[in-house]
Amino acid sequence: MAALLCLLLLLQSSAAREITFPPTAGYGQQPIFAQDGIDITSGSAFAGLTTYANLPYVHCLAGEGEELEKYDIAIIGAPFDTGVTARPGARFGPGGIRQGSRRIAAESAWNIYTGENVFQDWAEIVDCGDAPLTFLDNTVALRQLDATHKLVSGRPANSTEYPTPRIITLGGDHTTTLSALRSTFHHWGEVSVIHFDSHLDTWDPKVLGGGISHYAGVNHGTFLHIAHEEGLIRNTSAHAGIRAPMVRPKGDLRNDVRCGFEIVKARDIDRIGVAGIIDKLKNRVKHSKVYISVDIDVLDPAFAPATGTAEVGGWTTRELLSILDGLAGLQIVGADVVEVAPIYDNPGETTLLAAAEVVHSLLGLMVQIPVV
Ligand SMILES: [Mn+2]
Repeated sequence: MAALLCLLLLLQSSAAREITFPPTAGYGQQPIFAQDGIDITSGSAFAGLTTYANLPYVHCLAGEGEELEKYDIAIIGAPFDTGVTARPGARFGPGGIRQGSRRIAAESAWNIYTGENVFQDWAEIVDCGDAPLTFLDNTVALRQLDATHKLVSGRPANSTEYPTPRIITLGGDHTTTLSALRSTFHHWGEVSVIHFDSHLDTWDPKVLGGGISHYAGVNHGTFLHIAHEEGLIRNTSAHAGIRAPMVRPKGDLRNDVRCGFEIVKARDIDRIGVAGIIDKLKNRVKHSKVYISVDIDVLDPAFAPATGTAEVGGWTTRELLSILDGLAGLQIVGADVVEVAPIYDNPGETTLLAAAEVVHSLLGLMVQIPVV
């Protein structure tokens, strides 16, 4: 036993002397050879630190004057879950989605349906890690997230043709989308939102929050109402996958229309199919720039149990991915996947795998149509 330990220690110390591991030793790195000629980075998708899809990590929040790699699309985590009305846990969503993406790597991500590989296209895609958000004061945390979006989207892009980097946010509860919409408004003006969710999320803060305080009214069920009030979104927005109960039978729907939304319900898929849903969504938003927000609870709990406010009767992962891929041709200026709460997942990581693949599809849409 002691001899084995000595051998292990010896191997470890000699490895430390001769080999420098990159922070993320994913595919696509330069091969590093140990003394015996074995390429230690070969097949190393699970080595090093975990970034989304083994992408390079860039410290996008670096201060002025600090050296920084340029990027066109940035993945940012928003570890915030104190704006929820049901089960918490989505603050660990960013880490969870990255965990679910470990098998995705630039070298082997050729899409069987499209023949494309988003990681080997024109766009430099990086993982910026998580926004540093306080967990003790929602108001401050959301201001920190606003500032993070401003900083990350405000840097010069890698591509000179498309000067503004775009962001995919890993939530976090759905309140975090508000910061992203403030950021897209700053660069592109009002956008149409395609909102995949089982819930409307346009509730008036007086209804959801109960008028207790301004603080209580800013939450994961009101952020689209607030986005409308702030003038960030167009009245050509759409929900997709809606099925959760309403708080007020007529009031909720009237208010939803007022906020600029049309509803595609979950069961519409049984009547018009995936193609019908794609047509409806595309027709609704086609003349505008688009933000896509995917609340993972749009999926049935059978496909995404790990979320705070699960609603039965939702879409399958395959249906959602087909609908997303069918949105090709739209100008996507930003996107997110939110409400992933890993603690409720199973050992097979059903939800994390689904969320990671949704991000992959969103990247596909963004790479396909660059946006000026
Ligand atoms: Mn939601």
